[in-house]
Amino acid sequence: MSDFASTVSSIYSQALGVIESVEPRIAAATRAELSDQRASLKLIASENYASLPVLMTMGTWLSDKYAEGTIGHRFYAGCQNIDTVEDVAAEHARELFGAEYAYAQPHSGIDANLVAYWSILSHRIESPALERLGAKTVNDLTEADWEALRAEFNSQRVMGMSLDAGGHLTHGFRHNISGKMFRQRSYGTNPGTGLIDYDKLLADAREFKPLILVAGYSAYPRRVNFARMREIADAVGATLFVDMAHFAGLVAGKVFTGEEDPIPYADVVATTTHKSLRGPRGGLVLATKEYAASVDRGCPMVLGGPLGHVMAAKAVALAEARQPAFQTYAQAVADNAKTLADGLLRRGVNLVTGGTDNHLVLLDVGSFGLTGRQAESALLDSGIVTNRNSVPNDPNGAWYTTGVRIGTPALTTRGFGAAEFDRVAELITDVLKNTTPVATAAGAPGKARYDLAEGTAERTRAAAAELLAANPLYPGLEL
Ligand code: DSN
Repeated sequence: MSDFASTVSSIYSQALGVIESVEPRIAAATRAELSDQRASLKLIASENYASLPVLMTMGTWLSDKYAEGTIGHRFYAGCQNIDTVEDVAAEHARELFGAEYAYAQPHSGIDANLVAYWSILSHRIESPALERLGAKTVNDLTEADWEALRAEFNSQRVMGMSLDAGGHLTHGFRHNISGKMFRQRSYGTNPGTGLIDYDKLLADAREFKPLILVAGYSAYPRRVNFARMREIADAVGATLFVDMAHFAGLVAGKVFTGEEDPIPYADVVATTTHKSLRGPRGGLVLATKEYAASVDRGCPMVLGGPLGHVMAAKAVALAEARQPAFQTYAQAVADNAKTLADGLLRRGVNLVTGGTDNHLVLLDVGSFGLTGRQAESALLDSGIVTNRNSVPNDPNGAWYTTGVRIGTPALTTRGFGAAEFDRVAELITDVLKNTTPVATAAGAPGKARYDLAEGTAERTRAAAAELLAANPLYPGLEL
């Protein structure tokens, strides 16, 4: 065991011992989570494994400080160390992504998107209204002015990718605040190719005239041309907001460059830090100088006090992502996704868009007679962790679905390469071929229950265990 692994093992063992003496169930769940993560093929496209330095950075007293406000301009005294932490995180983010401005406070992707939306409303609607009315702040408005401004906020339009085409809830879906605070129209993908149809999107945008055009996705297995998105936004006077939560690691790792890199084209970009970027659970907003001041109003506009310990861990993760090794990792994530897609296609599995050129693959399991939920459960029984996902125009709706989304960021972190991912494709296909739907008691096609042929789960778990043992998670960490 290396000195580092042995020191970390000792630190975590002792820390868990202390936690155990206060609340044993939490120590037990923490140990169990490590065992579970070590023992399964983690293919959830939005998950990863943060490094031990990132994880350790989160366990400190930086958590204990209130620091609402911005660097050097807080609502509490004594924030000098949180100022340093936030400043270092923002500096790494600006340098890594080549962004004019970075805001490290958001606690999650949804929070980051809310900061983005409110910063755009503030810049595009509130500031011009105040200027028009000769007011410096909303406090200077009459009740009638304020009422009119609120109505103006509520009548704005947003256009984002539809959920079943791969967009995210926060891109205007009606069960999310974004679909309630804005009038929204979504864009889908071409029914034949499954790809974004930029010409149709332009025509729709000309008709709908959104204030905000959202680009980005959670389950679209292809790259986006942000130069085209910029042209469309400009043609209708929209602000271009890119949600790169899923593919931030591929941008950071220079896999997405030129027109596939959103930073030079977007006004505001939001991301999570824990997916392909491989940092702590949290969010980040990048913006042009023009939008910086309104982004800075995120806390307390829509965010609670910043989490000093998590911003510190973001700084560590972003420093890691600036190392050359991260570019090698990001390229491997994309190469492995291609290997996985090719392996599935070769074995007869249908993929939405016929493949991938990012970090994720979307299986259409309808040809196996399965719903996404049945496939997800059968795979889980077999030690393969995925999530069910809608496919375009999904006949089974958003709960049962017809798709399964799988991604390569986590297992690539463990060291899986082409041979391992081809084997994963073989295991997934074997499970799907050996799963049959079970009809309901009334004889209708069942959407949840299924039968897994005898021996399939055991056979797959044994094969997965071999792959996992050869690519250990946190090697040398013994608790
Ligand atoms: N939970 C994230 C994902 O899985 O894509 C998005 O919210």
